[in-house]
Amino acid sequence: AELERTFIAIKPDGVQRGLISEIINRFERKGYKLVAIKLVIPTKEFAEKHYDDLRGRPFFNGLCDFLSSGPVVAMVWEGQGVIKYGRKLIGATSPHNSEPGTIRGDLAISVGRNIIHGSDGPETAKAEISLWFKPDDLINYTANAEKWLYE
Ligand code: DAT
Ligand code: MG
Repeated sequence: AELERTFIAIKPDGVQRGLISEIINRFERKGYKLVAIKLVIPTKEFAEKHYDDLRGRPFFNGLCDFLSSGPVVAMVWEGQGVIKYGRKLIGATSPHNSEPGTIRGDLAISVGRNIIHGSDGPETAKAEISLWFKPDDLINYTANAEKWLYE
């Protein structure tokens, strides 16, 4: 198995709504491996860094206020194809368009309260992982199930 990794965050609405275990469960049962996790309240400045590419959009300020409004579960998940398929598990940005069966499709209604973040490509995954975690926070281990998940 390869070492592809993505950054996934449960936003303050997902935490406050009691959806932490529900969301983790979906990544875990798929077969992905958790390699880092922490609960953190990001500062507004940190949120602005995280969403830097959206600077200038009309919703940017509200988005950063929201992300810094409470605890966020920040995670790194590892597995074959986890960046792209993680986005699939999450569903479309607006829950109006997210298919049933996806996290946002099943669990959210508004685009500004869509409960979860996931990196959208290899470059952003790399950048977001290093923004949120120190290298030492990423745990290298072999999951016992790997030999049953990968040929
Ligand atoms: P995603 O989170 O699916 O990667 P994005 O990177 O385009 O979507 O935007 C980041 C977040 O910003 C998104 O999860 C919710 C918020 N957002 C995006 N478009 C929005 C809009 N039109 N109105 C309000 N919030 C929006
Ligand atoms: Mg995005």
